[in-house]
Amino acid sequence: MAKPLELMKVEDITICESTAQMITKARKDGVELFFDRAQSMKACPIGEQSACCKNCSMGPCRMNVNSPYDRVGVCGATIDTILARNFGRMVAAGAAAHTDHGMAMLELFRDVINGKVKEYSIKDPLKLIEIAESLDIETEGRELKDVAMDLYHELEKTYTQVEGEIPLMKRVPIKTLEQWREAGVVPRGAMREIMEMMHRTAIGVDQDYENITKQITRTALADGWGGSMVSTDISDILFGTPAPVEVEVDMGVIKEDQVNIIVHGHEPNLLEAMVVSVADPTLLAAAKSAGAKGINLIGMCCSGLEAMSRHGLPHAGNFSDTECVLVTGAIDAMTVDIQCIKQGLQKVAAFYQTPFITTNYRAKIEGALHIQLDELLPRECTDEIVIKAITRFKNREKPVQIPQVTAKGVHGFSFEYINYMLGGSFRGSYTPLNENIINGRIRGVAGVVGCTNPRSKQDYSHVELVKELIKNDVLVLQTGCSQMALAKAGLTGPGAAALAGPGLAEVCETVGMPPVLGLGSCVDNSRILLAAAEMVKVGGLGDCIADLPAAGCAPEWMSEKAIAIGQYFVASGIYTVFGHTFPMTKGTRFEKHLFHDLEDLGFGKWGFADSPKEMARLIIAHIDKKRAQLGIDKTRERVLTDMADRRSLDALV
Ligand code: NFS
Repeated sequence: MAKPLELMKVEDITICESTAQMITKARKDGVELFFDRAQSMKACPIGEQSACCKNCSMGPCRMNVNSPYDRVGVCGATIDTILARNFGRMVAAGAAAHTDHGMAMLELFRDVINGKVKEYSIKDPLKLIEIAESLDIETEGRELKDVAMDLYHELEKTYTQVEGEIPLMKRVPIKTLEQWREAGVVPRGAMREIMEMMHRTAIGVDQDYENITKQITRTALADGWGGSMVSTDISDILFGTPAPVEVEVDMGVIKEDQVNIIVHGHEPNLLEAMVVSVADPTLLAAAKSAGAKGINLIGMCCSGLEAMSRHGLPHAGNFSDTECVLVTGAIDAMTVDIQCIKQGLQKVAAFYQTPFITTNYRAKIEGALHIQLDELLPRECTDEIVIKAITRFKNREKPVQIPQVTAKGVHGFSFEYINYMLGGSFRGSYTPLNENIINGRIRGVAGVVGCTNPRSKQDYSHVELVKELIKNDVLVLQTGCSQMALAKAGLTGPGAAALAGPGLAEVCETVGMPPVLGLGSCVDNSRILLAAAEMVKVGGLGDCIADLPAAGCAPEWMSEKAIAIGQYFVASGIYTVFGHTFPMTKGTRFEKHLFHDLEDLGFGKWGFADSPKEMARLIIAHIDKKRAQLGIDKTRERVLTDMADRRSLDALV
């Protein structure tokens, strides 16, 4: 019999105190978590480097990762073709996830406008008008409903347009757009791009890695500047554009004396309907008569981040925490919709007798209870979930152990709010940001985003990287599970300015903002793109996104969605560093293409590093390179001398 694996030390698995406590408890309870499965499931060394092809049944063909040009596949495909095809399919899958989600939001918008859906309404008409005008839709003297319907039809093209540039290309800085036009990568509708990506990567079609990369770029752009951006815009119009709000996070937000309901997923409509259900007086009374002090609605993952930014709803943790919260024994219902929902949750939920409920026909899970969320009558679904949770609370049998750990932070920094925050209500503008970059107080901007992954110590790289960046005066914009890692570590409050370098700290103090700005879910990475476009528009930092002293990073990524995001960052002109693993065979021409050549072609480029220190070094070196190219490297030296002078003067007094 094989020797059982020696369990990894909890401190090597996570830096999150509550996760650590729950892993220990799960081990005592005999419950297997995904951390354990990651340990026992050794990654295939060939697959890890993306050096195998199973796109037809002549294989699967495995390349030699140590000597990748030694052999070709049965059809003759080279390692570069195989790598590019695999990468392209990851981007297609990631882009499909974001754009299918975006399209569902857009359909909901249409049905709200035409009166079919009555439970949701338009919460931000101003944003609706603003977007309509930016797309040359006539708004003067027209009914909001008519403008909205025109906007729906215009935005639908993001997904369905067969030929020509999608409407949101109007938001891309002109030089960046021209460069895309020249390279032939301006996206048509996402459906067309994803379809063509899948076609071209099938056996016997596109077998030129540079040509495949063009379609990879086009597909990714159809996501970032298309499907994802529409998703963010429509969610803001329907549910409200976020503004900063103080929020409590981490597993301490679970309350022993309340009915705890976790909502985990990605489409905000489920949580929005849950918010209404848990405030229903009849359901509250039922909870009270079951002996509960109230109903405690908690978000997780991306829709949790959106509800947190819009309603100040507590958030229990990121992707690596979803099984762990069940281990508390205090969750009376966990309800999910789409994306990043581990099948393993079902078993853990069953052990702790927590009703585990799927709500979206696109994502059913064996053994889970399915209650379809019907947008016409969403309360039918969400009320039933609340009732199930109350029943479970009444009959709680499992002992409850909740980690008493919480952190407070400020979240909800939309693109619009940053504009307002920096420029004030009368002259909302990114000018102060640019000025502070030019004068060197802020060295540059980094988007730190993406998942957590059980193959890398949870939250560690996110937190260490961000600390290093802000210490070096780099302003950090965040989304997704990364934002939650920093929130749990207490770095999303104004107090974090104490960890920032002198220049960034001064700006944060003056403006009253933290050095780490949480922008929301993964589709909200589009807010980062818009911030970058605005920085170009304001002027003084070059004339395309590739000129900006800016970078992106996903230190602990795991999802195909992250690869799609990385590629649209790169395609937009942003140097993007991924951590801990990358689907690439070293020493290949495709690797050189992604990690070097794309930059020479006017795009950004990919980077990779194992440790957060190294990620920070790469990002800072890139920012400094861009500052030097812009001729603003000298100003920073001056600011730093000033600060040093000031400090030495202080020391004299
Ligand atoms: Ni983004 Fe959100 Fe998290 Fe990764 Fe998954 S929850 S869409 S994919 S794991 S950041």
